[in-house]
Amino acid sequence: MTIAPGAVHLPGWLDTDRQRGLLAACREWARPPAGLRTVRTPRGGTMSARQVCLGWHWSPYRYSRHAVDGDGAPVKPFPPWLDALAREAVASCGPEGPAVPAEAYDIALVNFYDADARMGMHRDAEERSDAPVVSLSLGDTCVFRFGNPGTRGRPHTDVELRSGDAFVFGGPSRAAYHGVPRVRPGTAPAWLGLTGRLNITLRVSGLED
Ligand code: MD3
Ligand code: FE
Repeated sequence: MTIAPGAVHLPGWLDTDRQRGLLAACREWARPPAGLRTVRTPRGGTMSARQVCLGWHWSPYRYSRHAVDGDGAPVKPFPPWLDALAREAVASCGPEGPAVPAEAYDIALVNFYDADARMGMHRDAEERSDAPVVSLSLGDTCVFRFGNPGTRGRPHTDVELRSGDAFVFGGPSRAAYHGVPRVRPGTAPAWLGLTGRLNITLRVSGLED
């Protein structure tokens, strides 16, 4: 379902086996070195969602090849199967959706949300490519707030993201403000065995070493 030009929500896109497999992979990626960390912002704040990166390490507001704000270890490699998964998600949007990019996906940012975690309204502008971003959700349902490219303020559209949902952000939506105002604790499917919420975003960096 298209919620704005280039923004396509694919509810329940990941079947149960794929959700379990992705969660198991995220738990491996979360381990040190270059594992899960708390992100500190330049003005002394902390992000409530904890994060682990693959391919390129994001820290406010740049990419590097080492966990510069973590243990300094080299970032974990981005596996080819995640590029295939991202392409499959974009292709699933159909002919009305954004085009599958020519370049390979090479960044995964994995965010772990506990019951109190949030993400303020922001735009993602550190990539040097306008390829669609693919978001995959696991665990608790959240309220995802989608704004517009021009301003952090209204109008917004609120959408519930559930375990197994994919969301593709291409075209003009790639530059839109967005955030996560709340998580709904205890809404994760029991069979998944996850407390809290996990979001994986797949991106094309457009960067070279
Ligand atoms: C629209 N993550 O990692 S996913 C982020 O649920 C981020 O963890 C949220 O915002 C989360 O930067 C929201 C949806 C999303 C992700 C990236 C986007 C929407 C986007 C990039 C550009 C436009
Ligand atoms: Fe974002």
